[in-house]
Amino acid sequence: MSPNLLLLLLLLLMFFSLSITSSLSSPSPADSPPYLWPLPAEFSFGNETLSVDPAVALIVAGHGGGSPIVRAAFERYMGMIFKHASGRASLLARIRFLRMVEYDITSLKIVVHSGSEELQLGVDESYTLMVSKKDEQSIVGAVTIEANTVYGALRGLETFSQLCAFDYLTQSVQIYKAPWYIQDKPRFQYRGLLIDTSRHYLPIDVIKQIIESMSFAKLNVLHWHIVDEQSFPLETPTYPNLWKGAYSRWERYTVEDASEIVRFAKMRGINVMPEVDVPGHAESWGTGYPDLWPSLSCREPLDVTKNFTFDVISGILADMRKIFPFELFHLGGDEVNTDCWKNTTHVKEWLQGRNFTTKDAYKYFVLRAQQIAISKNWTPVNWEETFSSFGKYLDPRTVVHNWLVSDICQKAVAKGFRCIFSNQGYWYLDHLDVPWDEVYNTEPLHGINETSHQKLVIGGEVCMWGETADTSVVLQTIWPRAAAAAERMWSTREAVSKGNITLTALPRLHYFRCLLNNRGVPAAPVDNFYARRPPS
Ligand code: CP6
Repeated sequence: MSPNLLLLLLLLLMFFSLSITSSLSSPSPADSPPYLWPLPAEFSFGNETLSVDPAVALIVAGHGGGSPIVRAAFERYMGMIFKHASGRASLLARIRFLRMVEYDITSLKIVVHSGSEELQLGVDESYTLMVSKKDEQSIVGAVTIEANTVYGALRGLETFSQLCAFDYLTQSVQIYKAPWYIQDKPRFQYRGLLIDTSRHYLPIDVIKQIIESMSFAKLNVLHWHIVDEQSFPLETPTYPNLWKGAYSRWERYTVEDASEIVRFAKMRGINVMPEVDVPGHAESWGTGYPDLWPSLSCREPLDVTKNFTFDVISGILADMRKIFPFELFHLGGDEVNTDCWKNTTHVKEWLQGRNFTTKDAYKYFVLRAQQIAISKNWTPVNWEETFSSFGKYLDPRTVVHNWLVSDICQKAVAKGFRCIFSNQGYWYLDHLDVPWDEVYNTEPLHGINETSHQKLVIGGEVCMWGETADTSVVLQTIWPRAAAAAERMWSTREAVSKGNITLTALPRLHYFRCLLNNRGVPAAPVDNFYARRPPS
């Protein structure tokens, strides 16, 4: 072998070992791939490093540019980007003549075309983000975010913030690999996270922290499973005794608390979908109104025979309509065990009088509750058992929520229903033994091939059930695995399906988890304890 060939081999070996170490050791934003999570639909980048002025100016344009939602988000993100001592609040940043550095990026322009702040399912969340040293078209704004709605602008600001990295050497915020051109939009319109405040009460500040963290991963629906058999923490003025079913006087949400959570979520482009799970999972209602129980030895499902039961549901929904503007309302309908209905004398007689089986009564209950929700201008969502038990009777507007059977969305959309994917084997975050890559590789459209059917899968949801997780561990149980599902639901199917995810996703997930930690979110390590793949 000639010495030259040997040298070449040696160089090649060095090159490969270097590229392997750089992808496995702690990620740096100066390396490729781009450390963005979730990955944008389309992007291109260059090789320049640009510094960002801590006093970067906001320039707004378009009907919605000046929205308080945009301005508040700009301030929030500047706080996240410039939090070091030399940052935005420092004297050096604010007094221009004291400065010794010139920055490459001194202004951020946000163009929002629509002035509407309506936040509903299917709201336009697309945006384009351009980062260059000098904007060719105009003198102002080296960074431009352009969106149709304020919510698109929020997504663009998140992406912008992920491009910014604090460099300890120069004590300044840098954007690597500029110029950037990003054109982005979500793959699914519904990208949810369930929280459960019945099994354990979650303080308002913790719910807000969860909402804030959702916006970092571009999740957009908080499914609030407020009440269940264990506790009824929400104030409902029409039936003021219901929240006697709370764990204590202190573990409650007033109407004002709930409204504040909805307002906080809207500022981050997140809808809140409340759930009132009927007729099962409702034992706690009877603490305040024992008549809702069929008997003392049969406390759920709720008493199907009484008009009072439906008056209470109607009252709860009327009260909640004033709090929750989102068009979807979750009526549960899961895990209904009707055995004790049969063993309760007056219910048994009622069933016989109507010639009903218990399944007929379950159907009667769910359909009557649906009509109450519809009369209040809501679109009902129900867990999948309602579809598998009496699907053809469900209101055609019903959104079927999967959890149990892996092909239920396939069946529901074939019947024309919309569907939300939440398979318990993969997207139940309380299942600690599911590693991040299994969450990531779970595809909501698996087995659904017709375009018209695919369109009816409005998205998916990861579920943080509360039996085994309370305030002390809820955020580290949600993160980082919820982020894996978030990218599956936001990014293109091609981007999340091709290549070796250990190389295409894992380094970015490590980086995103650090970003969460830097922003005060106690996300667990990607491959330690939570979400770890056990050694085979
Ligand atoms: N509570 C309610 C739950 C669950 C469901 N509904 C649940 C069931 C099984 C698992 C996890 C959660 N705790 N109201 C089912 C939708 Cl494994």
